[in-house]
Amino acid sequence: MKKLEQTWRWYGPNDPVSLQDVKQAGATGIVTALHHIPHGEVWPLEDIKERKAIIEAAGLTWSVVESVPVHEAIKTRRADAGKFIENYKTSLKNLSACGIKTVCYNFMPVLDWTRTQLDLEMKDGSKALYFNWIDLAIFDLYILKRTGADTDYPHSVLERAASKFATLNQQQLTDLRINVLMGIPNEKEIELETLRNSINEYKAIGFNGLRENLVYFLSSIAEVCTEEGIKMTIHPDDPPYPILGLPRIASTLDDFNYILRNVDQPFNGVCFCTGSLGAGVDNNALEIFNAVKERVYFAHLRNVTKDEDGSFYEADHLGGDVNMYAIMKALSEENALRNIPIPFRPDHGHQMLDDLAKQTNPGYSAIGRLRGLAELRGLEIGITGNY
Ligand code: DNO
Repeated sequence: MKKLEQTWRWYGPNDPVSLQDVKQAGATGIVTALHHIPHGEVWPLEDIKERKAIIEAAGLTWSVVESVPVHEAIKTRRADAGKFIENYKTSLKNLSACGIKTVCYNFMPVLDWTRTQLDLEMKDGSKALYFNWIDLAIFDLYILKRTGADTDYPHSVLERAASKFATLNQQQLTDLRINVLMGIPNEKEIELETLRNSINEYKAIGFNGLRENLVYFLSSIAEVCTEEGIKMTIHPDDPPYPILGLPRIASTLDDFNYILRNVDQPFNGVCFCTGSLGAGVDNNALEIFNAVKERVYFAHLRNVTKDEDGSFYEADHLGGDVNMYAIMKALSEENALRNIPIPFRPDHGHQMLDDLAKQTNPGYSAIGRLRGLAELRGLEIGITGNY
């Protein structure tokens, strides 16, 4: 029986976590992207080869690309979307020419993952990422000042946001703004003004329009993916709710059924992220996995603890609301049916031990992920008996 492939997200040569560190953590596969290429531009063959050579020189394999970002022009299907689709196809062909065949992407409007706090202190002194609805409402109402935002929150949230806002100083508001707008390391940050404009643009598109645009994107790249043997894996929305008035279309079981059925071809797959899905109060991660498992070509394993508002913090990998034992059992059973092992990575980790004193990428410090990977690989062996 095969094991899952153990991978690690690496942000590239200036990631404070080195490839040597990754090897010591025991991963064999690298998940990375050419973050220096602006969204929408072609990934040149030379740059891909160079990155691949660096990874291989360290004795590792470039297993998954996370992400080839989908340009906003495609998500909104602007008049120039076609040009960006062509660029995307060229990037996929270039990756395929280098033997890199699994691609993760998301279809979240404007912002990638969103958190309101990056250093929530746990009882053991480690620090976790946190999403709090009250803080998001403060951002929305008092920093972004979105028109109509007050109609999107329950009355109790509005009241608590107003009283908390009254206690915050300028620095705390600045931190909140930075946290919500924070993007992927080494990629362009989103400005408040861009966000405002996008919110208006997406208002006209709506939930159904965004779904249709995803189907348009997938249909447009289908032929290239099939010819090249590329597997596309959509990352769930994080958090799995509409936020700031933006539509979300990869949050629930129904969403994934829609996505997979509407472009029902093997290339169209899912990055199964237990943390993103687990943050949805009505989501059952195992049920979603079972519904889509044949199309799961990549997995992010992490955990969350939610409160009654639906706010959540990132818990230990084997703690929190997601039953990681049940997920690992289902994932390893599916893996046993595959010719190519499913890659997974320990997604995020607490900032802990020596990393507390270091400058780290939020969620991507070394030691917390090392702990997560160690626990997950042990869990897998314990379940499969495949020593
Ligand atoms: C955060 C990540 C996401 C993910 C993208 C995929 O830690 O899970 O940023 O990489 O959404 O496109």
